[in-house]
Amino acid sequence: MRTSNLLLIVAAFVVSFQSIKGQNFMENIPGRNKTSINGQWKIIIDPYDRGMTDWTSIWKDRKPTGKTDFYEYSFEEGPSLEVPGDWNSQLPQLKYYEGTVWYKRSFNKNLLPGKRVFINFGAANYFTNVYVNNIEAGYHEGGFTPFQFEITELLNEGENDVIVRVNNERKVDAIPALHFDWWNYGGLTREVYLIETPETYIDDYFIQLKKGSSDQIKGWIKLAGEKSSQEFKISIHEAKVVFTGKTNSESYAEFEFKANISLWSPENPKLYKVEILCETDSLSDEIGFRTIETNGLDILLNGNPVFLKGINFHEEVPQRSGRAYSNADALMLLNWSKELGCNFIRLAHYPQNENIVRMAERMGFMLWEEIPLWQGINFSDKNIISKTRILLDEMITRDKNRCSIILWGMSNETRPAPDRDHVITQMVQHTREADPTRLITSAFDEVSYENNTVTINDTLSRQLDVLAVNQYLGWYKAWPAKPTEMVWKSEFNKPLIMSEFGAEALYGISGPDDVASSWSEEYQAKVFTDQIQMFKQIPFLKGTCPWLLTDFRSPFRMHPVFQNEWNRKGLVSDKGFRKKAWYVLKDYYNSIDNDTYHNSAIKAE
Ligand code: GCB
Repeated sequence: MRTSNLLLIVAAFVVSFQSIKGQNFMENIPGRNKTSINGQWKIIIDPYDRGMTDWTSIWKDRKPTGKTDFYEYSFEEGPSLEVPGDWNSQLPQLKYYEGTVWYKRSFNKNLLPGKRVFINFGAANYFTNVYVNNIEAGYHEGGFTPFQFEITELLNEGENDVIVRVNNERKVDAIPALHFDWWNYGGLTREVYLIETPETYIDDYFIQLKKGSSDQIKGWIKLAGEKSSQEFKISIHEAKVVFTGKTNSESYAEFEFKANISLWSPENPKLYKVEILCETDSLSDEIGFRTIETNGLDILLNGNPVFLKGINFHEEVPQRSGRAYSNADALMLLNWSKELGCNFIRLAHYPQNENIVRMAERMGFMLWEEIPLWQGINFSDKNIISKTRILLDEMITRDKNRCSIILWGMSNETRPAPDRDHVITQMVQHTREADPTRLITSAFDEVSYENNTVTINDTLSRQLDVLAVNQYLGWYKAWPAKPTEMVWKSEFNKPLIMSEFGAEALYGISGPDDVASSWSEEYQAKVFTDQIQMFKQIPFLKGTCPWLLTDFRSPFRMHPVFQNEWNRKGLVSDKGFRKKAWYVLKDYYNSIDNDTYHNSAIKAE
């Protein structure tokens, strides 16, 4: 392509974006110069956390040097675990383990002149201390977001060791807190990479359509390193766009430019190769562009009303009873969702791995991504605001360039109270500042029931763009009236997503469709049929997200016959078989044609 053909646009700075504070990892790990240190890591299981004491100091990895010199640990003679991967599904003795495991791996790395090296973890659950060549590199808290530490100064020529302590004890002030309805998988659950960068590198950038515009791209770029002020260039060759600008003395620049692009949608999941170049670094990313907004009771994708045909899933492969981490895992979960006819996924209840997010985008799924602020959170904890901020920043930092993400989820099932309202209001404000381009929601289960009428009245809804209600009519709550006679009212002029509904069924169990305690596929299918009947009576319903795609492991679920530590609300069993309700949902979604969708069409059915 000749440069003269390219649209050359000069910087136009508009100060309204805020660079995201608090994140401590670089954007776009897949696009970096990286070396995998995945694979087999040696481990030491340390239930009493003795390795942290001065006496033991496992991170020093000491070896005996004399006859009376001994240490009561050794990586070399011990077991190994595969990374990425949770520990619970890899060693039988770790199935229920909640405590510390030490990991060790050696790697070869020669530091090249003018280069910097970082160690990047996709996620580790939950508390993580990292040591390189027996020196502490850093600490991270939180189980579902990436983190990195610079290790340039810690490296030896050639052979190096990294030792990591991971602890997954549940804590009252953690997020999620003490109890949650999923398995507390521990370990280095996502990929680990060494990233090599120049001295000054492209640290972060935000490149999306300006809110409300379908041809203005707006964003910012941030460098890290000594050469703060640099010329930079953003090229989208396919759209004949080259933008040039200059970062300021704070290593930062904002930009806005016009581009004639084909908009991303479930039907046309178009991504563009975007190349970002500065004087000292370059990288490329695959980025799509779409608009998302609400108008009264509608959700508009690229200006058109859309119905979100959704599904929830956990980041878990049920057949393996373990965390999902690979592209193959992502493909399995997403292919099932595609087959159901979904165009939308709620990634429950935490940021899932980047393989899932990026593949979902390529396959045309709109996404809801949320932080694990799940029930039971102590909103009066003085650190809660700073902790939620960090989690939001980490989630937004990693995925803000994924156009598939249309909704940021603040929380799941919190009880109305002044403390809660204050914290979530702060979170909403923070999210809007960090990313003004997306919609904000939060799943509530507190609604008022009066005879056949359900009223959405949680005052926190005022802060949100899209209402989301989790309700289990037919399972945790008996139907107060026939599904077709149910009336939903809302005190807010906003679209609603039914963000959870469902019932448990053990695959292969047959029984009456009116007895919940039969745990039958028929009963589960009936709950879906009834819910769908009810949905057709709700004019402001703009999306449904049943709970959920597959059965999942959960210590909450103790029934010895039907559950055995599995939440059985999946449409797909733990062995990968479809239950009857699968077909009910699939028919429903097939009946909604989004090309012609508007609410009256749904209502008229
Ligand atoms: C909910 C929660 C979800 C649970 C589900 C259930 O409301 O949001 O995390 O797993 O109900 O099965 O009870």
